[in-house]
Amino acid sequence: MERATMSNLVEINFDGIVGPSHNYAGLSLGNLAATRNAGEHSYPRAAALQGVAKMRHNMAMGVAQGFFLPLPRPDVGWLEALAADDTTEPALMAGAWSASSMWTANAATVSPAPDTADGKCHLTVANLVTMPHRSHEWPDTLAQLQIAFADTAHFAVHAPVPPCFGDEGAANHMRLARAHDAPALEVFVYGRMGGPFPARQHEQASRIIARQHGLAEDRVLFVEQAPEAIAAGAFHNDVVAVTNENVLFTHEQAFADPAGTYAAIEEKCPGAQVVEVSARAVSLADTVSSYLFNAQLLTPTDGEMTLVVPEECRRNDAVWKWLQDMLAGNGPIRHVKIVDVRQSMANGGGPACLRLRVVADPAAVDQRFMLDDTKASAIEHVVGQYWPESIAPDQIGSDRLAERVRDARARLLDALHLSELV
Ligand code: SUG
Repeated sequence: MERATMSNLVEINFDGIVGPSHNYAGLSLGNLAATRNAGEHSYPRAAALQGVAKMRHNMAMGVAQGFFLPLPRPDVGWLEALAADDTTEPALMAGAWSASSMWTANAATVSPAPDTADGKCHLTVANLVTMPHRSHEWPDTLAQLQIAFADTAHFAVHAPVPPCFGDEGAANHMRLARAHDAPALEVFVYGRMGGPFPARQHEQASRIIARQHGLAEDRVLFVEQAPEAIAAGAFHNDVVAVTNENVLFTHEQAFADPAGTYAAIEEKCPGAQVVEVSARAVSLADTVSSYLFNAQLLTPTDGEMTLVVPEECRRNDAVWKWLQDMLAGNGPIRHVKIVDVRQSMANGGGPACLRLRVVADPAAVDQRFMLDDTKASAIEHVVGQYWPESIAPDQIGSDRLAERVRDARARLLDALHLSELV
């Protein structure tokens, strides 16, 4: 079998552009920020511009940056399938309008070429079956993945795992390797039912993906997420842990068996470093409200590992102190940078939720999905002109706003030469 050339493999971060229907409907049980902000006015234009600013910030560090487009909303086909009309409960209407595809960490699980049996980068689109408003994302997400990663010499794009097993994509998946282009240990984190909130990632979904991607058994780990983390509002593992290269940055209470997890990591990925934050220093409650671990842990071109955290970390005394102490020590994470993604944060989506990491040769990707300065300006221009400035809860379902949302998205597709995505 022909193996893709591995010489130009880098980590590309694909951010979801925040869609024009971004709103706060409180649809995600167990996501404390989303529930708390239910019924607030949203600011789609500011939200999308914050997202582009984050992408620009990362590009300035020399990180390869891509993007995915907002999905068609409202999803009329979904409402029809539910036999819903104006009298149907508002949560279903809001579900058809949700801009939740912005959180591309939930778009797919990605196993890059160095990890897989056939030397291709495998992507499985996430079924997102646990939350109704997210369960209808995958067909349109799959359509984008099939275009962006159409080059079958380099990529294999898979349909979702069967819906009986909930799968939330890369938010519950981590890679550990000495470098992005080296074979990695892939760590899949799943939850068990029984707590106050849904466990969204089913163990079997993770196992299906590992088999489907052709991962070697000795380079895979299946780890249970701590039930107390889910109960505290960590509805995805990426709220309590993140990896980059050979570093795992994690809260002490992220995993059901932390010591066993670290030992298994050390055995399967010798040299891996665990940077653990104790519950004494930062409680799970502070972790969830600040999104300390929902950071982008990146290696910029200057080589020093950098943690890109949301503004909310600076406003939390315990978290901010921990970060200062960390920088004063000589651990592997050498810099902390702050981004403002408050509109997304208010729905429980931090910097890491907004991006899907794909290790690949950027030249193998459909170039229309790769960001540069000119395209960032084009996106800002369309957003500035056509994205609604604000959406009040009672506007959800209105024909007038629906028209505006469709028009705004169509203009963005046009500007990016991706009108085939209608
Ligand atoms: O699935 N919020 C998203 C946030 C996803 C964050 N992603 C990661 N952690 N990777 C969710 O809970 C809120 C939408 C609303 O309530 O209107 C929402 O879907």
